Amino acid sequence: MKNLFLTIIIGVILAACSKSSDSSGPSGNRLDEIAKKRGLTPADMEAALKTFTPSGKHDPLTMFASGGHAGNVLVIGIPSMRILKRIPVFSPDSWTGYASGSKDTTSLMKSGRELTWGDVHHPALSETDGQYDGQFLFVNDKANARVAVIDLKDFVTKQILNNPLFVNNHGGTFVTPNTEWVVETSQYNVPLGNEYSALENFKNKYKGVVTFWKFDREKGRIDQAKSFSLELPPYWQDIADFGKLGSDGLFFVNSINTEQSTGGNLEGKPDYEVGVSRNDMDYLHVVDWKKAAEYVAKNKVPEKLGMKLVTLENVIKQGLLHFIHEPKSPHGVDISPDGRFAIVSGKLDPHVTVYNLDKVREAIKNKTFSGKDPYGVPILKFDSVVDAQVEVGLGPLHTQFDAQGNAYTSLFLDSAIAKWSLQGEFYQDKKAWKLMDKVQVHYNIGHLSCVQGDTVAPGGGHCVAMNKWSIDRFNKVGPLLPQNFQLVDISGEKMKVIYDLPIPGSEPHYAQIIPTSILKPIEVYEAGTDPFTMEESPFATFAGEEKIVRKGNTVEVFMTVMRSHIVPDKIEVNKGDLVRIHVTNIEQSFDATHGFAISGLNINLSLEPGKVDTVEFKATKSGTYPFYCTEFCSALHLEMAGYLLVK
Ligand code: K7E
Ligand code: CUA
Repeated sequence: MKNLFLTIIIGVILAACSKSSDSSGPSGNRLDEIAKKRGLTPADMEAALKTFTPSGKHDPLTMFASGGHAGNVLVIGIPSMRILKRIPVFSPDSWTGYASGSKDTTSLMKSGRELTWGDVHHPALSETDGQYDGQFLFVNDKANARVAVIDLKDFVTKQILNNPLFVNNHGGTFVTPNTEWVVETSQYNVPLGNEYSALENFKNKYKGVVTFWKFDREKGRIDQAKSFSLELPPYWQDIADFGKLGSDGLFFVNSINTEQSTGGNLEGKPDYEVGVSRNDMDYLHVVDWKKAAEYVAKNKVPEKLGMKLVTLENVIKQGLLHFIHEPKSPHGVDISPDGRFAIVSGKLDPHVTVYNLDKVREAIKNKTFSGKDPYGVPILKFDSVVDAQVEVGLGPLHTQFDAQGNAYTSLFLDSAIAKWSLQGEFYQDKKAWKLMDKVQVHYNIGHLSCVQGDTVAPGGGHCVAMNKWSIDRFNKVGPLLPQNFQLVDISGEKMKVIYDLPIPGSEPHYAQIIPTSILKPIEVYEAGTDPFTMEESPFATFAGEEKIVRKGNTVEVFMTVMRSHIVPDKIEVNKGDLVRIHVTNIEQSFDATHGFAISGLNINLSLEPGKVDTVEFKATKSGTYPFYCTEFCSALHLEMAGYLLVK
């Protein structure tokens, strides 16, 4: 019905455009005039109709996009491409009151390492039976080997874990089809615990590692005590993905430095870019994570730095790791919706290589090996497991899928998306392994994200090209340019770019798109809630209970905020006191958020209805410090203020 309506409207507009002044009626004429005035083509108008979302109407799709080295996650509505939220994870954010004076979020963000930024690459929605269930979102910090858990009940970061074994990751985060495990693999290898060892020792002292973090869905937290790691050879592991359906139980990760280059360009040795690109083939790692989890459950695996670690020797002995050659400087490995194929893109090879995962299982079982790597890892015979190599274009990186048996591969060097066909009963009698279409994007696409495009049930309809350069696409804003997310309509034979969204933040990496209806966020916190526990805070304060309690040099304030006053509105302390202010928003009205800022002290909290948060600081300098509500919450919002006096 909706589609029919859309077709009629487009028809009317197209007629108006082509016929200019006659017969299409007064409204047709007006639209025609507007289009002419704005220089819009019929294709532009069609794109507008496909993306324009009237005031008050919601987007049927929601995208969770990596915010790159801004250390956050962006939430974007599709098809309108309206930015809905920025979820801070590894970097402070004063709007949400994240690590900007709030005691708990500051220690969460720093979580063991005194860091105030991170590099988010791959968001992973929690899955049930291989489909997004809308409950949790995991992200990695490539810069510092951390993973974080965001609860989609309130879209708030709840947990950040430091990997104790390595200090830099890339193959993360990805989840098993039922989210028992969240994975993280090391990239620029270091000795365990990133201790010192000269680069000459790279081959034996430096380690690759894959960590399987155990996720406790009930608690909504990762349990480090139940997590484990496997040692891998030091080959600079890259992107990863989990098998699904028939290939469930397997985990795949690429590698890019099987040459084990260690740089030294100042000493006349080759640059890394040359050193790591000498081999025509690198190794696709195939890890049997189910077998590994069973092994760890049944055996006493020694801990290293507080993490169970199976040594490479044991990994090989237990048959947990196999290699397959992969061409050339590989980047993405993506598993098809039916779980039958792994698609690997080599940045320096115009083909995508299609590995048949049934054949991979067979080859492992029958020991169809072509040899071993220098560490003794068996290598599966390439020809025995590869079904096809499809020429798609230059610089292929990442692949996503639709429900009709098509794959969509981003082409960095071509600045394009290639659409090509898969093969199998799942996809009926389609012509297999055929390039079907290509569309230009602007420019230098990295990842692309299609609706549920990495699940067992892709939604189709749209993909988003996550372009790293925007060059001429937007108004000039100086030498640092926004990134460009382009919405691509994939519903027809030909792909079409229908919207450009500048991202005023850092580099886009991966994103996932979920039907909005699957998300079930709360509207307000229950009165007095600590967002970390989602239970009543011991510091919850209700109307009439406000107080200031002094114990020695510690002053504890139990404060409430509501439209339009802060109680208490006067706090007097002495220089040198430790001041702790627990603030409760005692309102329960949807969207009645208050802020709590103290001038001159680098403090701002966000207090959504029902929430409790705490600021803690030492009053090191005597003075007069106004505090006020930072959200324009009511007509008398400006009156929502008070004074902190440090004597
Ligand atoms: Cu940017 Cu997935 Cu980290 Cu490719 S990665 S582009
Ligand atoms: Cu509360 Cu402004």
